[in-house]
Amino acid sequence: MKRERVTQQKRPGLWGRIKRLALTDVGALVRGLNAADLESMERLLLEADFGVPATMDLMEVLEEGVRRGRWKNEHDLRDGLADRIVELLASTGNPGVMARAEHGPTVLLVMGVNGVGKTTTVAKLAHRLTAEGRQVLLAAADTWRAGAIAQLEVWATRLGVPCVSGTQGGDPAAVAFDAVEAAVARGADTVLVDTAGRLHTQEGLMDELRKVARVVGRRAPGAPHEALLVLDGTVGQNAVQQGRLFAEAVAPTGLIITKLDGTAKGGAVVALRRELGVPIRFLGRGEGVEDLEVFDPRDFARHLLADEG
Ligand SMILES: Nc1nc2c(ncn2[C@@H]2O[C@H](COP(=O)(O)OP(=O)(O)OP(=O)(O)O)[C@@H](O)[C@H]2O)c(=O)[nH]1
Ligand SMILES: [Mg+2]
Repeated sequence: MKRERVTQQKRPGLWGRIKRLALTDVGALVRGLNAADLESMERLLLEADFGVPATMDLMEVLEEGVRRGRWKNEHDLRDGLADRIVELLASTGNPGVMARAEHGPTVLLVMGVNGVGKTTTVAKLAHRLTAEGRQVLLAAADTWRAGAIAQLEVWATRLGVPCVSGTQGGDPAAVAFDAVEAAVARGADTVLVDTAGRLHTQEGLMDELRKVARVVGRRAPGAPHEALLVLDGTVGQNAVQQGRLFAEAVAPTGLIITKLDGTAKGGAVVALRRELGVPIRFLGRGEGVEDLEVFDPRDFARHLLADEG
């Protein structure tokens, strides 16, 4: 038992596993990696949820680095992989700075499948934006799931921000519209719209999201100013599929990837950035309002290639 516990604590991270694979014999790198090494490396990246395209990309970089003799030791290899991961994850501008309306309230629409952490993320964003001095108002536009309205209202009370909600089974677009009206009336500058993650059908959900986006756009020019797609970082390639689906309904302007605390296989973040072509703005790292980090590609790559994980 004792032994098991020790193994658990010291579970090697991605880098630990790569190192064990390719660099037990440091000379292997100088001679060039053989086919079996490359195959194992590829498998490690796929297991870490990088997905096929990002894995291929990293393998090419790796082979080239070794072939050209640029990567001679494990530090070169680690730095080289980290640099490429940073390139794959990077986007222009500060990911933590979101669009703002020139006039009237800024509307931030939060969407994603059920259970990914939308409502929690709305609370985290409200907390963050309030701390930045913004006057935030929440819109409980998940009228589908029993308890969803109450859940958001509890957060609103805890955070001390107003919340506009309709009735369960009501029209979510109407709730979002009313929330924008309320923001104008009360002088709130930011409306955070929480939405449903599941409806009777998937098409129903997509139609509803389109309608919410259209209706807020009628009340506030340019709204929604951000459409933030929340994805669960632990579900790997499924998150990529979800992302594509939502992108067909309302084009996301940013991704928020949740549940990256614990033992998430972080490669999915690289796959999502690459496959969806949308900047990653924040990471969710826990259930509390403080557990939202502005996405930092360099920092993320460093974590991804940590010795343990
Ligand atoms: N560990 C961890 N848990 C999270 C994170 N974000 C949300 N959760 C948890 O995930 C569960 C679902 O979160 P919700 O915010 O209710 O998810 P949702 O997307 O609004 O779900 P629906 O309203 O059913 O569509 C809750 O138990 C949250 O506490 C995160 O970053 N890390
Ligand atoms: Mg919710």
